[in-house]
Amino acid sequence: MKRLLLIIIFFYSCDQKTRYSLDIDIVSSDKIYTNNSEISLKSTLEGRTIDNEKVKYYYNDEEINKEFSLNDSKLGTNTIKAQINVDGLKIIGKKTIDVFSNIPPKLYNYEIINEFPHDVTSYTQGLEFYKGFLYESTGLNGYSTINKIDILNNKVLEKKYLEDKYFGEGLSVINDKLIQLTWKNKIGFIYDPNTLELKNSFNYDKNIEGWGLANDGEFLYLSDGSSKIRIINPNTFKEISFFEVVTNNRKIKNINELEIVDNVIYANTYQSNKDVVLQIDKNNGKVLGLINFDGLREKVKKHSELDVLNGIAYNKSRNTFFITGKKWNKIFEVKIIRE
Ligand SMILES: [Ca+2]
Repeated sequence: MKRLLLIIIFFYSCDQKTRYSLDIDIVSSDKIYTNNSEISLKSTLEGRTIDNEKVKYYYNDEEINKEFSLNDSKLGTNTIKAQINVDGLKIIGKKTIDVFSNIPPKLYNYEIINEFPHDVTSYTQGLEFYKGFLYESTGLNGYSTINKIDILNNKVLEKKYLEDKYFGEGLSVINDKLIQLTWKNKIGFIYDPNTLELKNSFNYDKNIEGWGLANDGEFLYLSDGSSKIRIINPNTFKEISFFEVVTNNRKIKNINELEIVDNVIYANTYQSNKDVVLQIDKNNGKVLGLINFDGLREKVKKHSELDVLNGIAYNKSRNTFFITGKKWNKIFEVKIIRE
């Protein structure tokens, strides 16, 4: 009986601790928070205003003043924490805040320079030039491939099929290694880019899907179908950090195929109604530009399995982009022009 009483007291005291609710209010003249916003913080305990001087505030676990500028905040979702001691108890409240870009994206259009044939059965997932050759990764179980293409002469030089259990995704060549992702298999393959001979494989270090892949010569950049782009160490394949892709008023989900030119990531999104490629600041996820590829899909052969624009490869020597889509019978060479 005594033991039962102790247990009851124990649960009662636990309940006492968790019953306090510390709620954070964000006060700002802005309705949408950006890197230009100034916020001030106050809190209520059990709905009652408390002495703000006794509250400690943290922004992503770093202590801040209750008057705070979002100038240096990372974009996307951040966490604000408030902490107060009441009767020897540490009470914590948490709130998330979404921070958006402080500039609207610039609008771009395109001009077709050339058209090249593309295998209409290719469910294109990754596209990238390396030493003048176009490398393409395709998806779907039983149909996934990796290809080395002499695009200007319309020749597939090498083609390898993946085992049926693998669904091929993004690809990129870094340190003379051709890396190919898979969708839900959580495995990546490493090939010799000259012969497409499979050299090695690696497992993802996070429970994520593999979508798009690109590199800036130093790191790999991986999309996983969310609004996040993950920066990956190309030797260990471990994640270093990530950022979220945001415009001046929303997060962009389903980030898919990637391409990096200078400090800008070019990315298309999956299942978007519009064929649009985003220009994203590689350092913070800010959407700098939107390239409207409206009309491009109208120029390819119509069939029941025709799908979205997916495939962006920059050709440095020609200073053009090569763009295709899933099961498109053409690859377009384009220039991007300001609207
Ligand atoms: Ca690419």
